[in-house]
Parts: sequence; C-alpha cells; structure tokens
Amino acid sequence: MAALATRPNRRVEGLPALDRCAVMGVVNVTPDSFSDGGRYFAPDAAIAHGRELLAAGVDYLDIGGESTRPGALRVDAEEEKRRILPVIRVLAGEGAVISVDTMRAEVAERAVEAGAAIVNDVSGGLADPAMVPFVAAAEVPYILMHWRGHSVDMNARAVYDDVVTDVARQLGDRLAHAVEGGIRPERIVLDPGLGFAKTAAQDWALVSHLDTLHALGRPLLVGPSRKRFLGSLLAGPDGEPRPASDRDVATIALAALIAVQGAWAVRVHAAAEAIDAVRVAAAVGDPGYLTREGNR
Ligand code: PMM
Repeated sequence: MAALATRPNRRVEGLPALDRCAVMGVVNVTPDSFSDGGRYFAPDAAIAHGRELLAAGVDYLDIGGESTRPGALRVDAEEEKRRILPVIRVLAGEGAVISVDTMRAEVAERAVEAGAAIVNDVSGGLADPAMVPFVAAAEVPYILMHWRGHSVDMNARAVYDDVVTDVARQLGDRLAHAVEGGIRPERIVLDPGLGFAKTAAQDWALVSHLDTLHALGRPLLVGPSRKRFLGSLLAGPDGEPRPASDRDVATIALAALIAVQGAWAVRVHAAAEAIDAVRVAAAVGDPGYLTREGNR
C-alpha cells in the first residue's frame, strides 16, 4: 500500500506526539448507553474499567455521564457531575490522561478541576454557549464533533446534499467559531460524529473519505465503536441488526482502516484489540514506523 500522499496533521498542542493513531478508551458512567448498557454506572465499576483500559495500553480515557444514544433524554448537570467527578478524580490521580465527554461548560469546568486534560464536546460548542469561552480560558485540548441537535430527535436531522462536503463545511464553520472564541487552533481536534444525525450510508461515506475532513488541517478523532451502521451491515438473514455487544470485530477492522487514513485517534470500547489494529495500520501506512526503535 502506498504511503499517504500528504501526511495528515496528528499534532495536538498539549498532548504527546505519537508515531501511530492514538486509542481512546470509553468509560460510560451511565445506566443507559447503547454500547455498554449500564455496566459501569457504579463509580467502583467505572474506575475498575478505566484501570482495565489503561492496563490494555490506551492513550486516553474518555469519561462521560450522559448517554447520547438516539432518542436519549438529557440528564441534569448535577447528576452528570455526580456520576463522573469521583471517577475522574481517582483515575487522573493515578496518572491517566482523561477526556471528559460533556456538552456542558459547567461540567467540563469541574471535570478539568478534578483532573481531566481534554474536553470532548459532541455538540461542537452548539449545546452550551459557555463551552468555547471556558475551553479557551482553560487552555486544554478540545474535541469538536459534528452535531445537529440533541439525541432525542437527531435521526430526523440526517438530511444532507452531500454528507462528506456538508460535514466538512459545517465542521469548518464550528472550527472558525471556536477559534474566534479564543481556542487556539493547535488545540482543536475534529470529529465527524458517526451516528449523530447520520444514516448508516452517511456514516460509511464519512469513514471512507477522511481525506476531505483532513483538508481542514486539524487532527481527526473518529468514533465508530459498536455503532448502528455496523449493526446494519452485519444484520442476519432475518434483517435484524447485529446487537451492539457483537460488533467489536467489525469495530476493530474499521479502526485499522481509519488509522491507515491518518486519523489522530479512534474512540473505542475494545481497547486491547484496537491498539493491535492501530499498530498494524502504522506498519502498513507509515514507511518510517517499522524503522523506529521499539516498533518491530
Ligand atoms: N460517540 C459517542 C459518545 N461520545 N464522542 C466523540 N468525540 N465521538 C463519538 O463518535 C462519540 C462521542 C456514542 O456513544 P458511546 O459512548 O456509547 O460510544
């Protein structure tokens, strides 16, 4: 396979430079996420799961207290903080680099105080006007995802002329908004938001054209893990989607394909397998990778 013609940007100010795609492991401190259905709702279970992901070698932990599955209703900010802050405090205290998955500035602020190093805002600054000013002042890396509205009715917003160019343009607009709001562009990571106001076909189009999103000049995080488009691809003869609990092999295959396109990070549940996948992708896609000490 030919090396990428132009190497996509994978440098995020404030985070270490890696010679492969990073792996972000998911810790959902929620009773109702589609992907892991409440397994880590109790703080002790969430902390234990975070430790497992770290032991598997993830680069980052993404800790969230609000489910964004299609149709989900919002939790209030107090409850969100109650769920995640004790977990962040313990795992950050043990040296984990933590990203807080929240759309609320108030929650992000408390999470950063508790030790989170990255803000992952699935709304790209749209849900809370206080988010961009907070991140600008806190000077932390910011993951800005493509989003068109809250989960309760997001499926109705999956209407695009051309999903790849529309998402790229809208991400570019949100990037400009964040930079005008004072966030240094070097700290911003963009994310196409797979499954958020997107049909399965639209998700496939996006993961097949990361080059168009890389043209925005910022590193990309992609979150394919256990999502619906994998379930429908792998539907059985009766047309029933493959359940979320049985989508990890497909997730890992896709993680390799995302990494080989030069993404900065993949956000996944099955961490150990994803780390193998991004290393395989680096060995295939980057001619220098195998020549560096420790990679053979
Ligand atoms: N997907 C989920 C939640 N947070 N954050 C980012 N940046 N990108 C994503 O694709 C994303 C996200 C979906 O829910 P899950 O936590 O159950 O995977």
